[in-house]
Amino acid sequence: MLIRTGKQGFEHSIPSDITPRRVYQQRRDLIRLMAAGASGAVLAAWASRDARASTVAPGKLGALPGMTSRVAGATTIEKPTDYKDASTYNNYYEFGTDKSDPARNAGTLNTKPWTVEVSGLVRKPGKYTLEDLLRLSAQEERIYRLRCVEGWSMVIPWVGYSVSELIKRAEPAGSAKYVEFVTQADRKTMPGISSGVLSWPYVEGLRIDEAMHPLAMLAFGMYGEVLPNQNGAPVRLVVPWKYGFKSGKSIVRINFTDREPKTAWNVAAPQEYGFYSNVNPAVDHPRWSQASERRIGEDGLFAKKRKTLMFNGYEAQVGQLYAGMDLKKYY
Ligand SMILES: Nc1nc2c(c(=O)[nH]1)N[C@H]1C(S)=C(S)[C@@H](COP(=O)(O)O)O[C@H]1N2
Ligand SMILES: [Mo]
Repeated sequence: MLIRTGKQGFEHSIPSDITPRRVYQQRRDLIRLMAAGASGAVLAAWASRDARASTVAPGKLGALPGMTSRVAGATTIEKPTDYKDASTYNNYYEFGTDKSDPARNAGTLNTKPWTVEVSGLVRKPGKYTLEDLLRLSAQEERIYRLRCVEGWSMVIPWVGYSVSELIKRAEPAGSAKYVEFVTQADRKTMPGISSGVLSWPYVEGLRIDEAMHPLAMLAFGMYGEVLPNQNGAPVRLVVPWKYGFKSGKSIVRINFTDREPKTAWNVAAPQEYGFYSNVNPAVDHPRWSQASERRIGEDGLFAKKRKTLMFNGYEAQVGQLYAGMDLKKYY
């Protein structure tokens, strides 16, 4: 069932109302152009964009037609969160623990040059420059909900492709059961690293079949532009059916292992943050309920919160990954 809301004609959706063909209204995407083989000059101009410009507003990079999603269920029919909210209300502890800290402090993040190392139990380990990664597969825009364990959510049009594209190229060995995502940890440019809130680098992980799921995304942009530093430039993970902290920002290494990775939040507070961390309204955080959420920019502080959906609304797509598992035990 679709319910029309507001002048913009966006529709609110119930969990099954997700469609592969819905496209964000403004189809700006420089990254897609580059993937299609843009000139070195365009690439250089893009790479040298300063962090500050991207915190103001999107829309400086020109419009491109015809972006569609190939992935069934990849796109949520909901009004995207305002760019300003999505780029100023962030969690990126390397730049401070306040929601406003990353937008203020992440200008120092040095994203150029950038390489991502693929290592561990794979037949084809290697180092990819950011440009290699951008050319590896076609970029798509996908509108995903992101639900933070703290109880708020956003709807963000991400630009990138499925992590599986990269994983397939690495040719994981049969013994590889997990994928570990290691993120940047540079004391000189990241003021939060001198604090002891977490152990650095920030590490996240997925079971390999979770990482291979087409919804799991390697994102290079949002709202049709490159990622602002505070959102995880130049490349991050987006795993829409899990709590936001599983979506590591500014990834530098993707490592294949036979053991469950030790992830940053699980190490910091194992009784609160399990390895799976699937969005699950039926499993409370030990200190608060996970049954509802507040949509940033839409639900005021005193508004009734909206119900959180199982697997953040992606149950039809990912539910079978957890068939037979006790999700209270594997939280
Ligand atoms: N490297 C790194 N990645 C991170 C975090 C972090 O502190 N450091 N915070 C996580 C959390 S808790 C959330 S909710 C999301 C927030 O992503 P956003 O700021 O783009 O909305 O990023 C995740 N990725
Ligand atoms: Mo989060």
